[in-house]
Amino acid sequence: MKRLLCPSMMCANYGHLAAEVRALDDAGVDIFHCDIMDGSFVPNFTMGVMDVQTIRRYTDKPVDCHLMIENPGNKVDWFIKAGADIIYIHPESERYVVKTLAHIKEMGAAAGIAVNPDTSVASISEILNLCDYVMVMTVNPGFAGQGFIDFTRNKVKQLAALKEQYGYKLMIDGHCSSDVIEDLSSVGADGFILGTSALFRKGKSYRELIDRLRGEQHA
Ligand code: S6P
Ligand code: MG
Repeated sequence: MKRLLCPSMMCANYGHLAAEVRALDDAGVDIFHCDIMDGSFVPNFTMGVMDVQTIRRYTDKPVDCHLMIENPGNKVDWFIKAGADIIYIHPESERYVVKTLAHIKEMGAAAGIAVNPDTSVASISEILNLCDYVMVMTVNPGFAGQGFIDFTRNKVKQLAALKEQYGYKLMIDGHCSSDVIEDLSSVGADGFILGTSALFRKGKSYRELIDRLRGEQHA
């Protein structure tokens, strides 16, 4: 099956955001990934509602929002109204995870969870049936350019074994280099968030890089 390749837009050149979106769209990416941080759940600030609106304006492809914010339940509407098609919440940040996942779907978006390195599969087992996407964090959330945390591979394997039963797509966020993508594809991951490890600041065209990551050499 075609792997889902998702540029992490916090790594894009914000001096030319519209051109970046168009170039990535032309290169064949699948989902635009927007990292939303609040300086509390994670120690950083990055994108916001206006960035999501801008990206939405320049592509017809799906846009996701990865909400790294405390109590996301009363804020998911902002991002869906800004044009997001998929919303990821962190179960660690939300008291009413079931209610918020249901609300995301009622609003017409797909619902996902992002799972921190220290969050176990057992602790999210009750909510897997509500997820369209499950995204394993293979770094601590908050920053691009970090090293891959090796023990998260085991969780990817556990969640891959459950994905047919529950019907979610299994995504990976954090240090998705070409080697990590090949390895985790082989154990059942469906899609990858592409930051500095595989796509941005490489001195090569997005088209060439995306073709290589798909395993098709660009003619
Ligand atoms: C980090 C965030 C991610 C990063 C992405 C960066 O908290 O959720 O989406 O932007 O992982 O990728 P890389 O290749 O620089 O680690
Ligand atoms: Mg992310």
